[in-house]
Amino acid sequence: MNTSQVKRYTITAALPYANGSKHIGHLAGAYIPADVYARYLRLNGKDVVFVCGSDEHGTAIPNQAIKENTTPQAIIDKYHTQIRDCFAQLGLSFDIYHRTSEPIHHQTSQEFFLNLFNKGLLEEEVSDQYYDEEAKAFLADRFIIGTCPKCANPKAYGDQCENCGTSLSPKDLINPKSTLSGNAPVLKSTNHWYLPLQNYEPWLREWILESHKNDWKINVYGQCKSWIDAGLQSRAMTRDLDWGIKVPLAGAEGKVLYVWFDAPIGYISATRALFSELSQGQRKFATPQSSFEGAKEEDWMKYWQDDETKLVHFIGKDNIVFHCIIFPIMLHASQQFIVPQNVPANEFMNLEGDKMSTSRGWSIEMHEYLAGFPGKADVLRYALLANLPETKDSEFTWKDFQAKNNNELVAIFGNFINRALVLTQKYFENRVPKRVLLPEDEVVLSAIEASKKAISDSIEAYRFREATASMINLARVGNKYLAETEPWKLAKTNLERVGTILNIALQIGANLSVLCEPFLPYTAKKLREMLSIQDLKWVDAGAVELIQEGHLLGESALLFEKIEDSVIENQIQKLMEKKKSMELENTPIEPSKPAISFDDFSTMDIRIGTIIEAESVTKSKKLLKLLVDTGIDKRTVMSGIAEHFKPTDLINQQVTILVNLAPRKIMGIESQGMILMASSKEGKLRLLKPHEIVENGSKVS
Ligand code: B3M
Ligand code: ZN
Repeated sequence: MNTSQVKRYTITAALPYANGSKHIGHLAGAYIPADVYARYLRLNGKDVVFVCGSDEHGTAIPNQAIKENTTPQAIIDKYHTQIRDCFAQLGLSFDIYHRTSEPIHHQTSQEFFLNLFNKGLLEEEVSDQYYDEEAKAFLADRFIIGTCPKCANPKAYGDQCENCGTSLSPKDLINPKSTLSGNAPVLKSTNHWYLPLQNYEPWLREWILESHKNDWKINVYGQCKSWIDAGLQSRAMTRDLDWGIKVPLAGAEGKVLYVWFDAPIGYISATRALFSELSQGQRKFATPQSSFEGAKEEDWMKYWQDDETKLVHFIGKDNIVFHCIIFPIMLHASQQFIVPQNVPANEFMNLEGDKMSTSRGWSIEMHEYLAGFPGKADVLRYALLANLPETKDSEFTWKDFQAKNNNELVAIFGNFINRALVLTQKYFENRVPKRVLLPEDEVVLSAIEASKKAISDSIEAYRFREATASMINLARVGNKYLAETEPWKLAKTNLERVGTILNIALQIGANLSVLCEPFLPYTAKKLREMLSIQDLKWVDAGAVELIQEGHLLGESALLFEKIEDSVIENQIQKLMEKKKSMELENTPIEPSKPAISFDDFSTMDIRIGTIIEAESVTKSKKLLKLLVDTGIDKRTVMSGIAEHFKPTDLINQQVTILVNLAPRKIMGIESQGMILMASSKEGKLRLLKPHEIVENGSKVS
């Protein structure tokens, strides 16, 4: 299919697992580029369906339920809602944000499976698989962890190592352990249905390695090539689990579809659901789009079955094999569906010099950003777009985020628009002034068409970072033009020339309101309100007279606000604290010491006493000198707790004391016993005292 044959577009963004919050690295990987692409095509009047939704199956969901001590259903409800709402606030313009737990998805996936089964394309096979005898469950995918054979990460999952990205199978793991019971698994035989990927190798070679050699990104193409060259194998499309979509075959009780079988079909079911809702006039989470008018339920088929539809999957690099090899094989084998035209997968975005990871606390989650920067979705979009990991991993830093906002959005884009509007208000009663063009003005005006072309070319080649740079560059041209012509000075001597300059600035501003929309949708809207112009289309852009002389402008306001150093420092500190607290959470409790006999224990004489005096010890940061009424006597105890307690806090506190510890001299003072303390993982000390006052000398046993 060449471009002229493209009648419509189906754009998908990876379905996030509804097992936790998603971070800005996910946004940079798939969602923001997908949204720019979809918005751009819609502005061009193209027929577009842009779908996404929550991936609610697989072992990741029940695993999280165990961690949060709740049910899988509660987990998907909680995170589906959170992710959907964050996406909406970030301006992601999905026509539908669906869920794979919806009945229509179960039905679509089962039909898909049955179609392959009935064509004889699935092979049933019996094999030995890991089984947890205590939990009485087979250990698929993320129910099993162990050491990664590639990078030695001790917490690699049975399907993938999140540290090095290698795709694994449970038997690859060294020292495998069940996540359900923590026990080592045994092997037990079970039957499953396999898709023989190797049968499609000739087709894949032709389709990817030949046909898409020049239009797929090098990183994507390279990964596909190495998979194909390494030799494809049969892959199980079913699992022994109780959470998921039931395998629609007799005798398959207790078996569900593999999550990577059903999840990509989620794109199809989301499209089905969209058209079902549209045809019934109850569209949810959809963007206004004229091509949907009068939509019929069966229209979803056009977006998945018609050769003139261009299907594009936006994903992060860890999902390449599923979207370029396995799902396309499923689509091709079904003989019912089209295959993707492109899969412009991104690499990863790191954070402040380290890999982003929710579980290690080294991440900025979407909801955290939105809470910290309300109304600033476009700032994040811009900072991510300007730094997308398109060809290699990139890096987000808070300082760079601040610089992108202050030095580019505020100082270039915002400043330019503000000057143009304020001066027009001041000298021309807020109406677009008349112009008499000089040759240098023509040069500036020619930047509009050139920018439009550059942005279009880059977006169509999936180079969103470059497209963003071309967009901000047009604002830079306008800003520079005003800085050089200085209309605020000229006003005293040549108001007519000022009129021309502002007219040109306003033309650039109006063009920017369309050209920035794919990247900065909220800004585009605000800018159009300030210019008092209607929604424009991409074809309108490029015009050197987009708003007419005499047009009355709206009220001006600041497009962007400066972000102060203190706000950024605060975010950096928050990140450090989150990492620290996750480290603590991930540190295991110290294991127990070897067993002792009761007799050993009973040699210790532990009593309750009261501290009656406490003072610091000169030349020691750590020691306090305490006088304790033990009930037996009043004695001095030297205790290394000065960094945890002030002497005054201790007076009259009851404490637990080991009274028969042999006396020893500490800093020249004899210490007679030891105060017992509880020390937590982070090393904080707390007194051990009875829950109500008891008499001194009471025994602890
Ligand atoms: N849920 C994995 C991920 O979130 C998976 C993507 C599914 S796309 C069909 O990275
Ligand atoms: Zn690894």
